[in-house]
Amino acid sequence: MNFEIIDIPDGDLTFSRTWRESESVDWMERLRKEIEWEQHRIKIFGQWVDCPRLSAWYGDPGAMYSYSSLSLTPKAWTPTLLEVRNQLAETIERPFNSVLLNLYRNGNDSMGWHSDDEWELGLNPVIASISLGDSRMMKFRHRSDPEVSKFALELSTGSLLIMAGTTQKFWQHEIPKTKKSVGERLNLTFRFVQGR
Ligand SMILES: O=C(O)CCC(=O)C(=O)O
Ligand SMILES: [Mn+2]
Repeated sequence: MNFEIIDIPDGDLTFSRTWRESESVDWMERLRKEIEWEQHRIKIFGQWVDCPRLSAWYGDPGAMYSYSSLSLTPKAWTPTLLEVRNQLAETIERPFNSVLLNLYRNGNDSMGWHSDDEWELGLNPVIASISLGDSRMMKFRHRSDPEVSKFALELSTGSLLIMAGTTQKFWQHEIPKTKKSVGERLNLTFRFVQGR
């Protein structure tokens, strides 16, 4: 398993392009069916709008998560999610009690610039992001220093990106729309949320 450290100021990114490449097709097929996908809606300037993707929140009972006017109650771990979580535990000794799944159905689906800096994630959260399906670009920009260059990572199937340290405090990330013809892309971000 090859991990590379992506050298950025004010953040901590570790990436394995080939982490579980061979399991990824099977996981994608199973999760596509097993997960109860939802159309989340968020409020922007007083208007409720559909998020441009499907999503789902799974985890231990009580692992509540709120972002952008949404409050999510976790669904119970499925067999495939437990398998992925066990594989993650072989790689990284951190507790993860929940996972946010995003399904980008085609090139029109996306996620806007944001940091994962909600209160529930605590200070300097460790977020493990697993990609399945077609590759997608993830862009990063520094939140306050315009001298620091933007960059993008290509997240291919079976890859694992770990965001840690002050990454969420100093950086934002996005998944832009693309005009390329792309198939479905699935992302799982394992997180540890604390209770109130
Ligand atoms: O699809 C991705 O890699 C981005 C997901 C993300 O940023 C999130 O769920 O907070
Ligand atoms: Mn994020």
